[in-house]
Amino acid sequence: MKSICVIGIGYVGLPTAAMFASKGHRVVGYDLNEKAVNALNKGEIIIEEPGLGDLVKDVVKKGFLTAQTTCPDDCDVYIIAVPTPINPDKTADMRFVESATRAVVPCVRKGCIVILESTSPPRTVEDLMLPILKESGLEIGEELLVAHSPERILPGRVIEELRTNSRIVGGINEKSSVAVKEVYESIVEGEILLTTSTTAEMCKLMENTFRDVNIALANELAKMSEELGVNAWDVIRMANYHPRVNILSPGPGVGGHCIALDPWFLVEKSKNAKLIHQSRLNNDSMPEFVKDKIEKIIGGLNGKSVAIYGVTYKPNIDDVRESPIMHLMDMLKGAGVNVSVCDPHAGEKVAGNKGIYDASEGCDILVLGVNHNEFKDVDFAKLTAKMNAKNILDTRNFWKKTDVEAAGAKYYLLGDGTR
Ligand code: SAJ
Repeated sequence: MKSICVIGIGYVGLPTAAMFASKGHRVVGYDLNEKAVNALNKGEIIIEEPGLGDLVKDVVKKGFLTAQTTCPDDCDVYIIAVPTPINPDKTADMRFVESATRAVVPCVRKGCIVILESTSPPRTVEDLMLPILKESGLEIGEELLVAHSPERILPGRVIEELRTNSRIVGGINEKSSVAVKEVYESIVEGEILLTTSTTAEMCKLMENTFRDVNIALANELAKMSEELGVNAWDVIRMANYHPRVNILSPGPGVGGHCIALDPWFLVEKSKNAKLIHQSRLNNDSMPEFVKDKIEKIIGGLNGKSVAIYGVTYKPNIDDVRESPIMHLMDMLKGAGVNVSVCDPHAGEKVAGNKGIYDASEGCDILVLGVNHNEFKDVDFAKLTAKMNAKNILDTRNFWKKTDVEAAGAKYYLLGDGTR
């Protein structure tokens, strides 16, 4: 059994560390965030993810997983799972990958393995990491093995997907690929595909870009449908009967720390990434499109009251990073709107978070931003009882028009231009 250090115990590093620990590896989580380290050492987690709490509690109790704020120098494998945020000019901020790589240098010895899991621009391993790792004095690819193995887990299903998804392992040489494959074999039941580090970086970016471009197409369909008097959701439902068509769902925009950012890494690196660039812009324009729709429905914004239901970047998680609904709320507030909010998952991540039947009081419109399970079987009569004007805008095609209308409210649907 190898001892493994996971650098960065956030959304990706923590479940990965816990999975390795559950297979009997000694795992050390290294993170500068004392709050995360202290919580982990108590067997607690500070993020919401189904199944993760129990898994962490169990492996910490058994002594397989510990955390610390310094990099341990006695591990066989160092997995870098730090964030790769984006700068205001949409270029990648690689400072965390760089400092994690530097932290590893004094800790590694002959035979160690360094793996980059963080999503990174093409050539990061070759051009950023290897020059730093050479400072260890070890022969790269022989005495120190290096690879990129991108995480591909879906928030909300990370435990299941860590185990069952296939895994790409891109070594800087074959020896590295083979050694890293062996590491992941203890937790991955899916296929492990071997390639080069730069191809692995490109694969990960193209997976999320594929989704971003396809969501952009769905969002463009929603805009065209409102313009041309069509219901986009009917179009999607029927077009998708075609055996080779699968149009995704329009919505208030693309959020999260992955799909909303990763395509920019390609735009930064390649002047040919034109469709990718335009898709990013399309998706980023959706909060404003929703804001304009709200304005049209309630006849202005300044001084009006809007209740927002769901602010996380997608349903049934607590993550508000890059959430398009958070952008929408900022825009509405900037236009003089009194915004009230209800999100059963976001907790204190959103200020003034209210209960389901409180947040709608006095509003001129209720906007469903995210289709959390808690909103599924709402009592529309109770929900709309104290609204100033009974307007509901559904941005997810989640509620039934007939249910809303039965409560005497008007139902508007993003992408429906038929009314
Ligand atoms: N969305 C739509 N319409 C759709 C599907 C999604 O508007 O039809 C929006 C969601 O509301 C959300 C955003 O897109 O705001 C992204 O959600 P998501 O569920 O598609 O993906 P993420 O960001 O949670 O996770 C993605 C996954 N990538 C792919 O499916 C290709 C996951 O496998 C990756 O591991 C993750 O990015 C990552 O960490 O890179």
